[in-house]
Amino acid sequence: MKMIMAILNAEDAPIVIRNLMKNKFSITKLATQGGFLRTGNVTIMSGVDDDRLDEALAIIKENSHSRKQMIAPTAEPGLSFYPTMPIEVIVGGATIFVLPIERFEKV
Ligand code: 2BA
Repeated sequence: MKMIMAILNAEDAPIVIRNLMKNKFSITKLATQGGFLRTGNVTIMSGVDDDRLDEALAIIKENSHSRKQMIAPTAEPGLSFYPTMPIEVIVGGATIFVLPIERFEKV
């Protein structure tokens, strides 16, 4: 068994979650915030059997899209620097971690 932790764009999260659940994956959704932009994103945790890992990852990848986002010079998003000109960052579709599960119990 593996634990998928995927950080999703908030706009993509509803469709990713809907498609995972439609395919009988259990998920837990966390409201999170990126350290760089300090805007809201969504992290999902999903424990999946090894033989369904690729299927779950494919659903996340198919429904996640990268976007260009501008940081305005007047914005104060908590960066370690204050941009003097608008800068563009590409926020990825999804940042995905796959972790081994040592033990899984439901009591
Ligand atoms: P944020 O930390 O808000 O980062 C948003 C986007 O800003 C990043 O997109 C990247 O394009 C850019 N960025 C981040 N740090 C930067 C820096 N020091 N200098 C210049 N540009 C920078 P993604 O890489 O697609 O990341 C999207 C979100 O996924 C991140 O939001 C963060 O919440 C999470 N994330 C990404 N990599 C991670 C990691 N290694 N560990 C934990 N969370 C991660």
